[in-house]
Amino acid sequence: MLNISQIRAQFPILDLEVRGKPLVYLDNAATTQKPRAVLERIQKYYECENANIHRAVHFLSEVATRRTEEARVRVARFLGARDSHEVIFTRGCTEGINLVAGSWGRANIGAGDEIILTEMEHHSNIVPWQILAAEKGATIKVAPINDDGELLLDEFEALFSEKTKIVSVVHLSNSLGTINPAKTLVEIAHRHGALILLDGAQSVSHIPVDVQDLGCDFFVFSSHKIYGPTGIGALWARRELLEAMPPYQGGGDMISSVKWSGSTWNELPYKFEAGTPNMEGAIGLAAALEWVEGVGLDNIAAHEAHLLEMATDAVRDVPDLTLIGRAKEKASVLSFVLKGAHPNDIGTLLDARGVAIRTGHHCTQPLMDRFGLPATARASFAVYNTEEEVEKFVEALHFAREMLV
Ligand code: 7TS
Repeated sequence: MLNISQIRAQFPILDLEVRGKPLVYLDNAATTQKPRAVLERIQKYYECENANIHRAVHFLSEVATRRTEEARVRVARFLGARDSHEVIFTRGCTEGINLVAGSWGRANIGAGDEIILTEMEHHSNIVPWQILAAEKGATIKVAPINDDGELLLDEFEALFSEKTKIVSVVHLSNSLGTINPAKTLVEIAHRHGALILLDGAQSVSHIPVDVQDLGCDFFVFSSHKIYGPTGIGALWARRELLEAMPPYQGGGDMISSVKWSGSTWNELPYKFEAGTPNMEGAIGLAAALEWVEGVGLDNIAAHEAHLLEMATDAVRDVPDLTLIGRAKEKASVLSFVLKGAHPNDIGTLLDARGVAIRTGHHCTQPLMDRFGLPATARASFAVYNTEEEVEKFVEALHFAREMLV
């Protein structure tokens, strides 16, 4: 059992009062708060280690380079990658998917080829493929879900043809909480000769991930959703794929030589990291992963599952409330609508009581269309949330319903 008050004490922001009330932060799927270990690590970087990396022989540059590369090794270990050079630092999940679509996609997708997505994708895992498909004359096929928010596996498999080149699927849905059966999806994609990308934006902070065990070809995540700083994330891909992919952006660091007659590319992972990288971010991310490993992802998952179950049971007593996302395999996310109340009004009334939830389409407009909704209200849990906070949230919800319905 985790000691949640000890964990909370490591997050300075959780002591805030907002609108005269203690903050109840339940918008963790959007971004998580940061423990002192991460904040202090970033401060130490700027106080003792800051220099541009890979470029100079001076002491500080060597230190900053070493720390950044150690961060890469930690990310690789966290993901279960066999080689840290398979880890590319990106700005986050969105840039990771754009990199795959822009580099692998441009080189491998042609007219008439097919890309399979699902109804529950985030816009970050839709729009880069739409841009690619429009440029190449390719087609996007969309796998349907049932009313509980679970992928329909037979329908998913029926979408494959000899033209299917890649599948790109969310691992854990930000709007529904559904955990997709990643290994099964990988097996199906590979059986049909297609590659598969897993969008791990929500999964890495809630369920242990091992890319080799999953067997996927690409995996992306963002640091800010796993207690790390913003502006950094990673793409993992198998070395053979990365070796064969053309650069995504051009600039410093990604070259081996530049001549007017043409340029040649650096080795992995630098080929995909043009320009001065986000050293502070990489080092902060490594500190976050170290912190998560210290707490233990299994412990985090168990605590969050308890909170989710408690919240799910409690909101059943709120009249006119419908849960959106009732998958059997689910984590962290409680999305709902209240008949007769706009989600934004629910969010505003909860905010007046210090309870921060998300309302809107959660960057999954096609999913909202699937449910015939403009928006939902969403509470999402992290390791530092407590039973008492769940109670406050439910109490505030009853209050909101009385005001609005
Ligand atoms: N994929 C999923 C499943 C996400 O939940 C998000 C962000 C992204 C991709 C994009 O991540 P980014 O770090 O590159 O922006 N999701 C949310 C959310 O649910 N509320 O705010 C951001």
